[in-house]
Amino acid sequence: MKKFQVLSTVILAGAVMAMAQYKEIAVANGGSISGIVKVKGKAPADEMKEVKKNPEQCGAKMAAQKYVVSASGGVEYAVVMIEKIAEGKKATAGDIFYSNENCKFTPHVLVAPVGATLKVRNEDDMLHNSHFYLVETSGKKNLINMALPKKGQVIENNKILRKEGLISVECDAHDFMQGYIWAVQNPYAVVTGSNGDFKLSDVPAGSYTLKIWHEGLGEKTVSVKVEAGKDAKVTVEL
Ligand SMILES: [Cu+2]
Repeated sequence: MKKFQVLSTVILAGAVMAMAQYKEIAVANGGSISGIVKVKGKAPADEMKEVKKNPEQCGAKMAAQKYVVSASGGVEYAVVMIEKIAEGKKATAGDIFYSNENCKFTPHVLVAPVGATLKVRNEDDMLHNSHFYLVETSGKKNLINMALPKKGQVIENNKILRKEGLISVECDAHDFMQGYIWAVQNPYAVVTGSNGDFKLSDVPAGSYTLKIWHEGLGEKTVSVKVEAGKDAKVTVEL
């Protein structure tokens, strides 16, 4: 009896996990969600960080890229994602590339699928670290620290993108270097462009929760209804 109970609990846990997983389907006559992420009120000025190490290559100061806001208030480097979508288009497979380039993590904010291999490359002729932390409500949790002393060096890792969530990338050699990676379970996640613009396409018709995240302006969720063959317009203020 006890054995059966344990077994059935395992089966039940497995079933719950399977239910929570994203299912890839062919999306016929889907809709899209497009719009702009804007700053509410006056845009904060970007932070300028002092360069203590390698200023001859990096310059005396580096922009943090924390607040990259267009003249019309559009916020670049925000992430827009559909939360808990059960099924939809196929996620693109393949390795994800991430660079240490000109004393910056490039791209500054990246969206990457859970399960992908991350290929981290140093494009600079100096030592960089890529120190990955999982950002949790209780604080930052160390994932891995990669030392990349040589230009052209690549380290690949298939464990960093193991679970859904926000990853902070920092360089121990240069405290002004900061990047973010969102590991996501479904392909409906995108980083906003220079005007704060975004588009999510081939979304099955339905009602969804859209989550918007930005490193300095915080996060917000909005409800959005997608109709077949139509574009749902969303403007979000952070
Ligand atoms: Cu560095």
